[in-house]
Amino acid sequence: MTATLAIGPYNASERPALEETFQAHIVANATEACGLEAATRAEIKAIAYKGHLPFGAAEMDLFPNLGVIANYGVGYDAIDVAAASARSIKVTNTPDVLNDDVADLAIAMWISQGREMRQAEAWVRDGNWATKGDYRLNRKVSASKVGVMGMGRIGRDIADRLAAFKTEVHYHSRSEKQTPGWTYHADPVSLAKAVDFLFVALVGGAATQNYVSKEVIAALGPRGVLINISRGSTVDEEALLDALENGTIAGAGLDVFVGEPKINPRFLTLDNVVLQPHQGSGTVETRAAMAKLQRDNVGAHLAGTALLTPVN
Ligand code: 8YV
Repeated sequence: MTATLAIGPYNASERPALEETFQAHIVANATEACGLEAATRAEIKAIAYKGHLPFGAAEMDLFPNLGVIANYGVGYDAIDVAAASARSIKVTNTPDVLNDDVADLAIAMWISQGREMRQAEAWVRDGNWATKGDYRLNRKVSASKVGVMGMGRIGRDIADRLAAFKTEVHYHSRSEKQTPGWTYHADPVSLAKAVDFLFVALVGGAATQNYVSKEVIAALGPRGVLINISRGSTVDEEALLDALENGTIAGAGLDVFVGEPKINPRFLTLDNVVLQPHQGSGTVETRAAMAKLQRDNVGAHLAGTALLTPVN
């Protein structure tokens, strides 16, 4: 039998390495994993986890010899790390290898939103350019006032890119960081007030639930644009939708949503948003690097050597 169980929507390019390296058994989700026979579950020493559905104490208890849950992704809010620690189960993630792609997508949504690329393309495709003339003037993003909420590794990569656009960079995080003169705000509302474009790069989980609150959204103001590449849960989505519908903020670029992939249908009727299907890390190159780091963590656990990127 196999010691490794892979849980999640692994695609055709990811499955062979899991199967060949570990003879891993692959199932689509935690429900299917929990439905495996007790003898099979007892063999499992490592779980390679992918996806955003919760994996908690009840699931862990079904795997008595589980030693590691290697998450495919930097965010591990789907996994109950406290429950894992209580059971001496290690959790690993895939930090750093995806920073560039996630930061790139944040910048792309920012420019797309400011320069109205969606609407401008529709102007071309609908034939309006030839019949009605030039597309309307839109909004300069370079040299604007920008804010980053959450100055972790991804936040830093976003801010570095923004700085290259000659922007005035402000940020909020738990503590002040060493930066090239960027303005720190201890209070998220103060950050939102100071900027026109606010990038959310917070860690997901209970501690940041609705951290971008109704007050933060209101403080962004009518020229404000929110860009979220973190987790849907970090933003009060009802307040965001109200603000987008009422024009109390100008727009949003969103890669993540509450309840994704079944997102709130109110988003679909809005013209002032750029919507992406949680594809921040979704390039061939980065997904291969994430999958390899995940496998390396599984391999390290099975070999009894140090985990590469433990979180507990
Ligand atoms: C997902 C992500 O892992 O790294 C993260 O935290 O959100 C993504 O890269 C990816 O969508 C696969 O589930």
